[in-house]
Amino acid sequence: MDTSPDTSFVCPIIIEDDRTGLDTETIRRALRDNLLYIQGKLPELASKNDLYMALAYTIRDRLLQRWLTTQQTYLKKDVRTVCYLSAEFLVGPHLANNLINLGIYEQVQKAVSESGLKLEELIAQEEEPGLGNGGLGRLAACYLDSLSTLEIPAIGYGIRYEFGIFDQEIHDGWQVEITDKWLQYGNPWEIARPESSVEVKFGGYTESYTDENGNYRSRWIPDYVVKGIPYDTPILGYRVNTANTMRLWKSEACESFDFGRFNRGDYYGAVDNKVHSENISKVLYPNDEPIQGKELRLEQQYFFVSCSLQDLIRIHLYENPSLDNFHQKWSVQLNDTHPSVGVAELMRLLIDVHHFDWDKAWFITQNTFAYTNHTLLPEALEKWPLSIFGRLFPRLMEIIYEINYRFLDKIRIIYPHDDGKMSRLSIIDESGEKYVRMAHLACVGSQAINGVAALHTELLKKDVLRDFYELFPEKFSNKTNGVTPRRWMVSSNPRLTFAITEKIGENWIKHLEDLRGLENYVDDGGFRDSWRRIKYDIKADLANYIDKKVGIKVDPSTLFDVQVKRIHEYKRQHLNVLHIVTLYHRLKNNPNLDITPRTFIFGGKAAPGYFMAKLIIKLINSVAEVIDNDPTIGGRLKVVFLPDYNVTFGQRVYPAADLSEQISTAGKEASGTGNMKFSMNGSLTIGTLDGANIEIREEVGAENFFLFGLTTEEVYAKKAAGYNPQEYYYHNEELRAVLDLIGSGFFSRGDSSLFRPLVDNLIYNDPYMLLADYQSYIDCQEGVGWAYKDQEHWSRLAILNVARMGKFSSDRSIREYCEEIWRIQPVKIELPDYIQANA
Ligand code: Z2T
Repeated sequence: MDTSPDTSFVCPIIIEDDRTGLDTETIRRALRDNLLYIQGKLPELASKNDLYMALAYTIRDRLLQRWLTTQQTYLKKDVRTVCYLSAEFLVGPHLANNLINLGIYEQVQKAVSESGLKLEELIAQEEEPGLGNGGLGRLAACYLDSLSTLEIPAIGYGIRYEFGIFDQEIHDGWQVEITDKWLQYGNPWEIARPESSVEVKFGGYTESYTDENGNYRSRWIPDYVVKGIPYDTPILGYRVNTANTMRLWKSEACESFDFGRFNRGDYYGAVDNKVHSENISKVLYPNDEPIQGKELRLEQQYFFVSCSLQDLIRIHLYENPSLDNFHQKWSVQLNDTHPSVGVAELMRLLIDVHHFDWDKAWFITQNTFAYTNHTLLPEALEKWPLSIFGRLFPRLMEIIYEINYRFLDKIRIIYPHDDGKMSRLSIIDESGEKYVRMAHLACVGSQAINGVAALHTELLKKDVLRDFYELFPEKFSNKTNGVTPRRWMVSSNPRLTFAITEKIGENWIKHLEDLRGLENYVDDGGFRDSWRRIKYDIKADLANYIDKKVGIKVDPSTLFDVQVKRIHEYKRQHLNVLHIVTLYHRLKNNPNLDITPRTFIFGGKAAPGYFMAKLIIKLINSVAEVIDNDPTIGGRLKVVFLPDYNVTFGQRVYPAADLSEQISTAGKEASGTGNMKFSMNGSLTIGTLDGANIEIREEVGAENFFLFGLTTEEVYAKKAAGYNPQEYYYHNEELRAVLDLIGSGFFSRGDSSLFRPLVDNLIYNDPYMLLADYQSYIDCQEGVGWAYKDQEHWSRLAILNVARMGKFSSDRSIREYCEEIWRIQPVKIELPDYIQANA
C-alpha cells in the first residue's frame, strides 16, 4: 500500500461552507448532517451522546482548516519549534474550550437551542481524557493552550493511554478504583496517522562491526520491536488561527503474529509478544510522587520518547539536508525526568543511525534538551536499577556509561581528590544496588534546568541539585508555573467572566495583568454586591450538584472551605481534618459557641498502593458521617468528600470556593497550580510559605492572604534539632483531645484500631510536621472565620485577589520559557480566503 503523498493529484480546494461556516444557520445545518452521516442516526433516535458527537465533529471541521494551515505554514517558513515531551497531558474536555477559542460559543448555543437542545448538556456529555495524575499533567495541558494562543510553533508528545487515571468511587468511606474507559464511545478530537508509524527496539544485545568506510560501530540486535502509531489532536489558541498538535503514541505489535515463532509451533509465544506490545500504552500509572519503579513504566517512557525523537528527525530531514542544524530547529523540553532517557536515545540515533561522531552528537544533544524539575521529595527522584535498564536497552546503557565516563573525567580536573563529589554527581548510583539516576542524566544532557516556583528553584540550587548548580550555575533558572485563564476562568466561570468584562473589557483574557483594572471597583458597593450574588449563585449550583452526587444538603450561605488535589501526606489533608475535629470538639463542649458556619469540601485521588492516603480518605468520610448525624451541630459544620475529582469537577468547584486550602509542609510542594485557579476565581487562600503560595501572597498582598505555619528554614532547623511531635501532643491540650478522639474510635463506630496507624504516625513520627503547625493553623482559621462574617470586607479581599493574579497566567510562564530557554518567536498563521475567519 502506498501511503506517501501523491503529487500527481491536482485538485482545486473547494470546501463546502457547511464545514467552515461560523454562523448559527450553517452550524445548525452541519450539526444535522453530521448526526446523519457520521453518527448514522435519525434525529428522533439520537441520544444526547449522538448529539454531542455530531456537534464535536462540526467543531472539529472548523479546527482542521486552522490546523492544516498551521502545519503548512510551519513547513513553508522553516520555523524553530518547541517539543514538549511529557508522559502526561491532562487536557480535560475539549468542546467548550474550542468554542471559546474559536469565538463561536454564542452562535453554537443559539444553533443548539433552536434545535431544542441545551449546549451545556451536550458539553457535559464529553468524557474527559484523564491522561495524567495531577499538577504535572495539567500544567502540560495549560502550556499547550498558551503555546497556541501565543502563536508559538509547538508539538506536545506523549502517550495515548487506553485507560487514563482511574475513576474513583467511595464505598463505605473507602476509595475504590474503576477502570477509566474514556475511549469506549469514540474520540472525535483525535486523528490516527498509521502512515507515520515508527518502530522501537527493546531487549537483546549489542555487537560491534566495521562499516564500509572502516569505522567501528555498534549495532543493537533487539529481542522485540514495538510499533508506535501517532494519534493527533489539534490544540487551538484563543482567537488566533494557530492550532498546534498534541501527538500521542499508541503501541502495537509489529506484525499481528510473530511468524518465526508461529512456524516453530510457539503459538503462545507469538501471541504473548503481541500482547506485551499492546500493553505498553495500555494504562497510565496512577502514582504521582513518588512513582513506583515498575519495568512496564520504564518501557512506556522509552517507547514514547523514541517514537517522538524519530518523528522529529524524520520531519527535520524532510525540510533539511542533514541533522547538523537539528538543535537550531528544535528545542525539546523534558517534563520532569520521565522522558529523560531521550538524552541517551538522541545520542544513539545520531551516532548509530545517522553516523555522527561522539562530540558532534553530544553538542547537538546538549543544545536540544532542557529539563524541568517538579519535585523536592527525595523519594520521588527517579532512578532505575541498572539490571532492568541494561536488559531493556543494552545500547543505551553503553551510551550512558560513555556519557558518564566523559562527564566524570571533566569533573576530576575541577575537583581532583574529591571522591565524594564524584560519586554524588555520577549518573550511576553505586552506593548499593546500582541505579541510573535520571535527574543526573537530564542535568548533564540539557542546556537549561528549571524549577517551577521561586522557592522550589532556590531549594533545587541549595539542596537537591546542589552539586550540579555548583558546576553549571548558568544552566539554572526559575519558571514559576501558570494556568490558562481560558479554561480556568472564561470556560469554567462565565458569570465572573461577564462581570469582569463588563467593567474592564475583554483584553484580560489574553493579557491577564489587565485584571489590575478591577482594583478601581473594590470601593464600588454595587459591584461588590453583584460579585457576592454571583458567588452565591455558583455556590447554590454546587450545592445542587453535591446533593445529586452524594445526597448531602449543604447551605450556600456557609463558608465553602475547599481542599481539592491528590491525597498525599505532605499536602496535609489530615491537618484540615484536625481543624474540623477541633471545631466539632469545641461545639460539643460549648453548644452555643459562635462560629462561622462552614462547609468543608474535599476531593482527590489516592495512589492505589498508598495506604496512608487511603486511610485519610476514610477518615474524612468517617468524620463527615458523624458530624452529619449529630443534631447538636445543626448544620454549622458540614463535611463533604466528592468522589472522582478531575478536571471537569475542578472547573465546577474552583468558582464556588470561598477559601482555598494550600497547607503543605513548607519546602515540600514544588509549586502548586490549584492555588492559582482558586485565587483567580475570587477565593482567599489559607496557606503556608510553600511553592507558589509565596508568590501569590507577594502579588495579592500579605493583608489579603491567610498565612500560617513554619517556614522552610524553620522546618529544616526543627528537623536538625531532633523534632519530637510528642512534645506538642503533651503540651497542647486541645490537640491531644482531638487526636485522642480520632484514636478512640469515636469516628469509627468504636473501632479504635482503624485510625491508629494515622494517629500514631502523627504522635511518634510526624514527618510532615502537622503537630508543629497545628496551633498556628487553628489560630489562622479563627481569623478566617471572623473575616468571613464581614461580607463587605471579604468581598474587597476577593476582588483584590482576582485583580492581582495576572502573573499566574500560563501565557506569562510560556513567554519566559520562549525568551530564556527555547529562544522561539511567534509565527502568525494566515487563513486562506476560502475559510471563514474567527468571529
Ligand atoms: C506532579 O503532579 C507534580 C510533581 C511530580 O514530581 C509528579 C507529579 Cl505527577 C515528579 C506536581 C507538583 O507536586 C506540584 O507542586 C506542581 O505544581 C506540579 O507538579 C506542576 O509543576
